[in-house]
Amino acid sequence: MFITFEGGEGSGKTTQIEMLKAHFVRHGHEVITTREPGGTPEAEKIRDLLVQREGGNWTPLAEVMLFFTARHMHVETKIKPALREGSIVICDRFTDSTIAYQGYGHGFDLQILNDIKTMSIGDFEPDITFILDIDVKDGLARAGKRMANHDDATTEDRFERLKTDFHERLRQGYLSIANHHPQRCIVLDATQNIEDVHSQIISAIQL
Ligand code: Z5A
Repeated sequence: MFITFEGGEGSGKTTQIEMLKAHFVRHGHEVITTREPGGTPEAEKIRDLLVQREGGNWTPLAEVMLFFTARHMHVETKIKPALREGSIVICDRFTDSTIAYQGYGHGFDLQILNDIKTMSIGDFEPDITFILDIDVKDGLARAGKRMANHDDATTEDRFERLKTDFHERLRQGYLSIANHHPQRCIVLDATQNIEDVHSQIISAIQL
């Protein structure tokens, strides 16, 4: 099973992924957690180019192709092999992030995005995607707290520094993705407390 977590800044993806992993381990499942951009040594190098403040001033097309280059490596060399070995794979962000951030957020042409996606990873899709939906101001406040508490996050802030109206488009983009893919996307109210969100994830997974 390939499970992805999506949502805006500070929506609680990392928190829920750790709890879900612990649940699977308690029930005797093999599970790996990974993230995008990144997840393999090569893709982590590309991550630095994309999310570090000084990573580079990419044109929109170059940025999209970097995300999909990293994703292609991640899918082919880590995710698919782990799934073939019977592991559950939980990934922090995947293609929906590109559709939401670069497409809905920055206005990159959605049809071209889909064409690049097909070229890079074919029709490979998550089995389940949890979209953690949170009011933009609440999410940014949470992400800000996290950045204040973690030294390693201080320069990975290219996206956090974008304006509030961008984050609003992003949120609507995620809701639109969920509408288009009701069979795999589950939207959760991320303003609930951590345990309540976790319980809803467990009910949806039923493993
Ligand atoms: N990006 C892109 O543009 N295109 C793409 O294709 C991809 C990515 C793949 C890196 O993401 C950036 O790359 C990202 C999009 C872009 N832009 N940004 N920013 P990332 O995943 O590395 O970073 P992130 O999305 O900002 O993650 P985050 O800030 O760590 O958020 P989170 O993992 O969703 O939240 P968290 O760390 O679990 O929780 C944040 C805080 O809230 C923390 O203190 C928690 O204890 C607290 N929390 C969590 N849940 C709750 C609840 N329910 N109540 C109260 N407090 C809570």
